[in-house]
Amino acid sequence: MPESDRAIGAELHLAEDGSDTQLLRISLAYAAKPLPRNWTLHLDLLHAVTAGPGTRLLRQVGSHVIIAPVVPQGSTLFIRMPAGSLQRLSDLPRGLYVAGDDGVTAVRVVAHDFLVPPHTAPVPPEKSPPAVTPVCPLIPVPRHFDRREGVLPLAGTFLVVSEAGSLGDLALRYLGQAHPLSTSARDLSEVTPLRLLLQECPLEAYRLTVGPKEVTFSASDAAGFFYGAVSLVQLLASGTHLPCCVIEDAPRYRHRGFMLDCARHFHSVEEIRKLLDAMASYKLNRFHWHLTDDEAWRLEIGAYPALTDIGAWRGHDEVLEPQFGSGPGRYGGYYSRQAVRDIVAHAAALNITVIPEIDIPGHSRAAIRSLPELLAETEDRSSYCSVQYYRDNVLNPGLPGTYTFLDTVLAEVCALFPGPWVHMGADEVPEGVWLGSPACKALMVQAGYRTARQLQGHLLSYAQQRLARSGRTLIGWEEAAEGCKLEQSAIICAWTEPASTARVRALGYPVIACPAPHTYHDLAWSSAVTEPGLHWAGTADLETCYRFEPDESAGDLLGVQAQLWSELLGSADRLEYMLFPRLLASAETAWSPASRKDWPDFYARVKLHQPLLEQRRIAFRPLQPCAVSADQGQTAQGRPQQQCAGQ
Ligand code: TNX
Repeated sequence: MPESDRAIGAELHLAEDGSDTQLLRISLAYAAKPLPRNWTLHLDLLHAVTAGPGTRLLRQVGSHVIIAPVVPQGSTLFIRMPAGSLQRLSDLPRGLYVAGDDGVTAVRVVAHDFLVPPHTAPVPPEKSPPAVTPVCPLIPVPRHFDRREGVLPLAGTFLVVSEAGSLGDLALRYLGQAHPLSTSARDLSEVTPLRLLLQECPLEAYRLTVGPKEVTFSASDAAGFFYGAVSLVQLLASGTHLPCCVIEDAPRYRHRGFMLDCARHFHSVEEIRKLLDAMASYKLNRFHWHLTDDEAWRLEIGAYPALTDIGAWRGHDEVLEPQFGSGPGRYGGYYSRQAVRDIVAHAAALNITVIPEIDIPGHSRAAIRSLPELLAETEDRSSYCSVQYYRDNVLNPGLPGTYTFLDTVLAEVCALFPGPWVHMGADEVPEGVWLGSPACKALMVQAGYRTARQLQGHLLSYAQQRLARSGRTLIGWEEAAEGCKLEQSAIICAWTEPASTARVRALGYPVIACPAPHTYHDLAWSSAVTEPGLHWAGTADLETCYRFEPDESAGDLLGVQAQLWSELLGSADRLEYMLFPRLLASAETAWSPASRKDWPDFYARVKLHQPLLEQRRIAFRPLQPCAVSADQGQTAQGRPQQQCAGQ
């Protein structure tokens, strides 16, 4: 039977319900056949819901909500949410289906009133800064850029003369992908000399000179030569002539990161390689790979096939429920050990270190559901609810299985990822956890602990010591620093607000600034109803991202990092729409000195870079969005009208 005959239609109507709540009415209609007996409606929403009139709330697990009519013949259901939960198209429920005695049937939203007042309150037109002509086309802008007289006409090939030895390898490999290279030439008129000189300069720094007849770059390490090549490749994009210039450049921060959440939605190896390429071309050097969460475990672990046989998949018939619109069918995927090796090698060739994240003790539901015999305590009567509405998502520090699990997983992680850091999460452990666990009570008595936080510290310190034995440093989210007994060699990602960077520094930890309001590229760009994204930390347009200046007052700041959480990223297009061009703003803050940052100039350079993003087939958000159609907030998969707000 064609899908259209089977599908059920739903109309959504949203009403403000007093001042505190919103009431969503869901009317099922257009069914080609009657609804099945004992039907339930399943849908995904990013908010805590309660039942409205005539409706029973059977369960909410994470974003997955299951409701049913109070009377069997009802076909209209109501759910209540806190006011402000539904503000834009991308907030609408996703992944709707009806389950009944005869299986599941997809439900299509055929109408909703999200594009009618009051939800279409006019959004002020997007401001663009005064137009300027940038002196230097590069992003991130270099420390010094001297435009010199003249241009260098480009011959077909660069004739490489290098005294850098193997320190030039990364640079030449990168450059060779953009322009032909040779080490010998019969006819000098057909080549442009390119010299690599070894010269004393700080780590990662380089000097690039484009003269009227040749190009020279000097550096003292492989990273410096590489970034010289990256700048040269950006200049090459401007055409058949290079502007004569001298660039002296060095990064502002050692850590220039980008975090990608691959748990909430699965992103293909191909997409990750594409993002690594983009990271390198904007001089980012750390790929923080969020591999595990409540909604999936994505890393193959040889000792525990169940983690990916079970934990990498969601669906109506799977152990893990559908989430974030993934729907009733089997959805997911994982990274095999070979895929990880490929990604690590691809990153290394781009001077990027991969930092895997295994998020513990919270955000661990996929692992716990995959290995309950090891990780769940049946007698645990603790009652809690995480910020993302899970009641069973925290590892138990009182169970021996937890430590067996950590030892085994971390041994494999250290074997797969050669970099010096492993991120252990530590964020958002809910209040109330462990208090009803006999195993935790026993541990507390034995170790003399009085609070649950000390239990979290116990587990994290164990992980820290385990990693130290393999020569690795633990990184954690902000909560890892609070009340825990982590040694101060741990590095902390300060994420909640800009002020937390200095707060965490004051506790003695090296910090990476990742404040949500400026560096979370999963936040919506603006308050337009058509603009997709989360909004719990406000909205963040390009200027908001660009104007972020980390607080350096408290001393050593390792760097800054852009984050892309994936709750709403059901397609590569949506991912790229959220990330670009905002990633370029984060990259400039990470690399360029504050004194060189200039918003109108940056905006003009982003305009110059749009064709480069197009060449890379990146579905970026245009600086000025175009008109949208009403169903765009519903489009979770596929390639909808590219580059429009509201996809
Ligand atoms: C906060 S930042 C989270 C994530 C969410 C994200 C959504 C952090 C350590 N935790 O679990 O995906 O907000 O923006």
